[in-house]
Amino acid sequence: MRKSSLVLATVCIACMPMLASAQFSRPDDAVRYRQGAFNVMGVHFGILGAMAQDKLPWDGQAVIDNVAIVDAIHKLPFTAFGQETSKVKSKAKYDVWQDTTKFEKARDNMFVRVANLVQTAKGGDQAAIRKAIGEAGASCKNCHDDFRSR
Ligand code: ASC
Repeated sequence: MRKSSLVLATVCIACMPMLASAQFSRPDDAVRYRQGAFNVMGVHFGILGAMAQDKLPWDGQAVIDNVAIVDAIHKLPFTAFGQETSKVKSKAKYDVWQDTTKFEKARDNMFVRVANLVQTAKGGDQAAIRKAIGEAGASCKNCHDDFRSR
């Protein structure tokens, strides 16, 4: 390998952990990013919620597809709640930055519920998946109740 390729490879490997978490040049870019990610998550979680509540017919393949999207997206918004975004107008209550411990606990609870949904969905037991969707949805609502204004 030529020296220049080696340097490039080293730089790329060093950058890899950053690629999954976005970098923002301006606070309102971060706010739009997290709103977009939450919005996509809401659309796909909404389909799961509707199936769990029999507002949409149960569709095993749609469960798999939508759980995969929620799994891929659910951690992304939390890379975009930096302190510098607290002054940008959004629905985020100031408690996000004031009561960080509680916010992170609510976030981590959602991560656990989504991880459980991902595992449960692999098992294919419809009743268990319905329950896991309900629990994940409750973790969304719990955080919204405390940290999102209406
Ligand atoms: C959704 C969505 C939420 C949660 C929550 C569940 O589909 O957009 O915010 O589920 O309503 O209670």
